[in-house]
Amino acid sequence: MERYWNKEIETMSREDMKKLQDERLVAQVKHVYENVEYYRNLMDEKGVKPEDIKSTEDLHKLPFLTKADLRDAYPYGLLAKPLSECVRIQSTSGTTGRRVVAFYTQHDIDLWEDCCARAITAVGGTNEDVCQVCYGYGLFTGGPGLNGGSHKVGCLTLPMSSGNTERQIQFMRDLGSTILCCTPSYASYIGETLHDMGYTTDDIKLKAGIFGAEPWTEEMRKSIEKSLGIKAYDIYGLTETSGPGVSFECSEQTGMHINEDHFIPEIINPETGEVLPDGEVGELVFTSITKEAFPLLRYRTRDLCVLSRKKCSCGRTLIKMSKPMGRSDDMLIIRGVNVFPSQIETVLIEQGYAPNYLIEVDRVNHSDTLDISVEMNPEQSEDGLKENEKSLAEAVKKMLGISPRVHLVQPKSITRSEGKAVRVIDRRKLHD
Ligand code: DLL
Repeated sequence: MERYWNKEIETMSREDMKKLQDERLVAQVKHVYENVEYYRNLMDEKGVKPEDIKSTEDLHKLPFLTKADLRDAYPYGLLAKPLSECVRIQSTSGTTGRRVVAFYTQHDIDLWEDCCARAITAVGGTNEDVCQVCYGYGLFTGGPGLNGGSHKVGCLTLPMSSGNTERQIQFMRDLGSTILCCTPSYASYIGETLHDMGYTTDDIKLKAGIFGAEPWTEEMRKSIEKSLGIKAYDIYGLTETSGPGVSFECSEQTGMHINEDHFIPEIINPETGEVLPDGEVGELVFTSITKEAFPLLRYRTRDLCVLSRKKCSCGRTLIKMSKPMGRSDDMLIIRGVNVFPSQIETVLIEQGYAPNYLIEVDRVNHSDTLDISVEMNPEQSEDGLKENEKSLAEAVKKMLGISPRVHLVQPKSITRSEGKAVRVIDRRKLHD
């Protein structure tokens, strides 16, 4: 089965894609320079004029934009279209005090939904499918983005939003949902609830899931695929660039194709800003070349990943990004060692535990402490608890090089997530 939403773009030759990007970039830089005083000032400070940008080779000449710029320019300072032409905003939750408000014209919504339609088609979605969207609706981009994409593909769309998990399963069963869209942590919770309700994967018709909005490991993928009896695909995006659909996974499940006709990716050294070659790990930077209302140029995502141009078996020629291994600001430095929560998740699942865990970091007597609470499996007895904790701690030490304190806690005692999971509490920040 051919699984392209826009075959011409998704399988375009590199040469044609570059031409398209060059044209769009030149026009976009002009649009931004003329309409966004904030970015014009940044360009002027760097001594760059729109005429200096003739192709993607000149991209590196442009100044970066960061979240700090978004904060400075909040709320209207980066708007490139009159409000009369804007039809929608979306926003991040702002729980960390870093609220982002993004603006859309109708054209922007169309292209965003188109990106999500590509993602749904890539997992095999057609107008025969029933697509259950359990990302949050409202200001969060997950629900509206996948909802729009699902409409475009012509799936019967179930705009569930997140929460009320038993009702999710009831709808899933009654309406025969075939595609599930939510965060991986919520997918895991839905799988657990399905089994708690006494059902098996034979009682549902799901075939694929489109999961993103938070980091998740290959081990988590296998665990979800098993509990829901599906193929689990990754999807990536951020509010600043529209929302989900900046990149999406295909049948090969080895990274996400970036919709390069809309977003030009670069990987940079997060410390120096230097552009790194494909294949090196660094911070992902996006230049949006088609958005009208909120067209960010060289936006630093803080997500760390690798780009690859290796030929993909699905036939798409779009460049691929690896699963982000976390945000540069999510990385924990514990006793001088760089630790990504995803490394801990990998060990826990490999050792046979469900992905219900909490990482707590603190500083006691000037020394960092790392505590990992993970739920016992229901069949595990309390008898060998200490030994099990010890062997898990050893497995983590082997991966990270530092020793944690591991606590095996009662099943279902760790709060489940219906959206983006909170897996890390870093109390050191409270002392600083
Ligand atoms: O999370 C958009 C989204 C919705 C993506 C639904 C996918 C599905 P924000 O709330 O602005 O937007 O958060 C963006 O989430 O910079 C990454 O750090 C993280 N993120 C998003 N997708 C993934 C993913 C939405 N597939 C931030 N893997 C991004 C890892 C992800 N991290």
